[in-house]
Amino acid sequence: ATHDVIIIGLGGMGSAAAHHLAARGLGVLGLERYGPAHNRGSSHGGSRIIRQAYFEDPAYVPLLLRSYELFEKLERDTGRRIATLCGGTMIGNSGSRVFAGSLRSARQWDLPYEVLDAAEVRRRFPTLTPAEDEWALYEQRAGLVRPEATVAAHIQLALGAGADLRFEEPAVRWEVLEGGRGVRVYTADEVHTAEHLVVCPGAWAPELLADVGVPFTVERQIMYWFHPHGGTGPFDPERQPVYVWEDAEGTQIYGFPAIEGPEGGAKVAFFRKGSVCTPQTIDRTVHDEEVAAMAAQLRPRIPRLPGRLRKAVTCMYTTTPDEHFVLARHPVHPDAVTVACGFSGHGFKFVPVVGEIVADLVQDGTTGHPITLFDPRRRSAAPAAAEEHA
Ligand code: PYC
Repeated sequence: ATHDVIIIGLGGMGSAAAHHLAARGLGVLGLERYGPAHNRGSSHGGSRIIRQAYFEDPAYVPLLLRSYELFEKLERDTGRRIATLCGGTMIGNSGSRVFAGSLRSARQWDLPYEVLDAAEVRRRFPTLTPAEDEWALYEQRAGLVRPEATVAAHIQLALGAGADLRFEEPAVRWEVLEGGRGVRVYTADEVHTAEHLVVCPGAWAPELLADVGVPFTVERQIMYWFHPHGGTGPFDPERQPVYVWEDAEGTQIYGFPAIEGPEGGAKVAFFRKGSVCTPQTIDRTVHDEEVAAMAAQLRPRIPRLPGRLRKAVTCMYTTTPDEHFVLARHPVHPDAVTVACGFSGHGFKFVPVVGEIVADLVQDGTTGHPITLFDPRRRSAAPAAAEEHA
């Protein structure tokens, strides 16, 4: 049988696309190489930051506002607990990308925020000890979303709307049919056809989307959970906001309250300090010197946190040259293929709105959401050599 749409990859983005497409009445076949809400890609680890005063670029803000609405709807429609809006602090010196960029977005979009000096941060959030020249943009509506629950919720809704979702069934190759309309997707044992293909490959983008024209870099990242000195009490979500914290050298860490109860840990990670890998070569072992580097970064800033390491887990970012997403009809196969990839370590908070945008692109070839920043043909996403000669 031929399908309306085949989706390759049912992680964060693919599962959201499956839900939105199936809810619009399209016949969806989804292919995922692992199980539902698995931990081998980029949509695991218990928590992801969600925030609106977006330091990366103010152009993301309207998408975030819609994402918040859709996360709320997802919770209502499935009864699952997905978001905890515990507040968020974006910390750095006055010229840092994290602080100054967040302020710029908040002002431009008239978002609610407070600017806190170092003394006020220490008073309001005693676990955080910024230096005298550091500032925080505090956003009350920031917080966290749970990635596995989000993926499970989208899968649940997609199945409820009639999608055929196949797990442990990797797509090995795809091709567009003669004439540019329709696709063929090969798994180990079968060949599937559809009018349209959606590729949400996560870290498999370099192999499944080689001709999209963007040089993706897949990076190994580490998430650490520490059980704080003196217990988790001060790190409870009622007291502890999420944070992104940039130091004077531009190194960023980000972290969360302790959401796993008194015996759990509080999660923290470097934001983009990974080494290049592939899904096949990634070293899943976390080494002592890596734990020591994180503890050293934490000691002056969150001195109670590097207590006992509870666990450390790897994941992957798939990064574009300018760290903006790729979300568009495929530049070489615009009639038959839509791509959602290159989320560059900051995509999860957009999962529901990406699902909606993918469904728009499949149905209409266009969307009312602002996505020009994510065009794969933009100059700043071009391979370095091509850009030099352009
Ligand atoms: O988008 O806030 C974020 C984030 C922090 C670390 C990775 N992503």
